[in-house]
Amino acid sequence: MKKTVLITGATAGIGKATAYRFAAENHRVIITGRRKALLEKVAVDLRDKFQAEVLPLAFDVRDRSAVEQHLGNLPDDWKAIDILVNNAGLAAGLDPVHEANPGDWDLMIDTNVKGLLYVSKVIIPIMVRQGHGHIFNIGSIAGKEVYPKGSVYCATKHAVDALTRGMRMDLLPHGIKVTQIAPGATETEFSLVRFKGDRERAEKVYKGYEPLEGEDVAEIIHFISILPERVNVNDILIMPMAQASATIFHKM
Ligand code: NDP
Ligand code: 8X3
Repeated sequence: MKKTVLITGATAGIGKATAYRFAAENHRVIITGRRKALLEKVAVDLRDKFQAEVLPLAFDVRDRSAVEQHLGNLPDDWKAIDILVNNAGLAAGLDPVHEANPGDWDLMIDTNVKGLLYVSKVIIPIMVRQGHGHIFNIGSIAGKEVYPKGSVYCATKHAVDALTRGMRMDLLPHGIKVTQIAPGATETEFSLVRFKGDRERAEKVYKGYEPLEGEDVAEIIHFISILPERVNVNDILIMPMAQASATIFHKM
């Protein structure tokens, strides 16, 4: 059955790969992100490659009124959202807590926690009215463990872990599944963003081992979405083979 899938943060990385995975299965995708030109490029490519129905919406998930304006006024034929992938997120900086930049804290908390909530607040009532839906929250190994210099990013992903569990309880009577996807090291724009464009430093993060690719995570999201109605995967932690914890890697 053709589904309507809303993916936040689909201009790059895991979100983009997820949009391709669902479009490849002939589902309709609503893709979002701040970089409008990039978003349009993804939309054109999805239409070309898969003849997919795509609705690109450029907005910042930190801006509550922009979220409400874009997602609260979807065209009628795009309103019936079956799957929400709360993916938009980032790390900013890698610093001991007393040396970190409070602006980075705001950016991470506003995007990873409040942005996820703003989007969910608009979409969940649609799913409640429908009596079905599936929400995927992209957490992280950083939501399971804390590592040095990552306190605030880890705190935001611990918040995603808690919000996922809370949503699952609240949405249980409404036929809505809630799944947390918690990846380990995945080579995307994540480190480039964390290190504010320092490509050399970003590339080092993925040197000496084979990290996950966005497509690996997308494959798992898609797989979980097609399990029988009676099955929900509550939480899944996905690592590269060369990673055993947030800080332990087997590098060559
Ligand atoms: P990327 O940087 O490649 O992609 C992040 C996406 O989020 C982009 O599409 C970006 O779009 C979007 N985004 C960021 N901030 C905002 C915002 N304020 N409003 C709207 N969209 C936004 O990173 P990943 O694909 O790796 O990250 C995706 C998710 O996966 C994040 O939640 C991240 O924390 C999580 N994660 C990543 C891991 C990794 O190792 N890469 C591991 C575990 C979890 P744009 O810039 O156009 O707005
Ligand atoms: C991204 C993975 O280990 O850099 O969430 O925090 S990590």
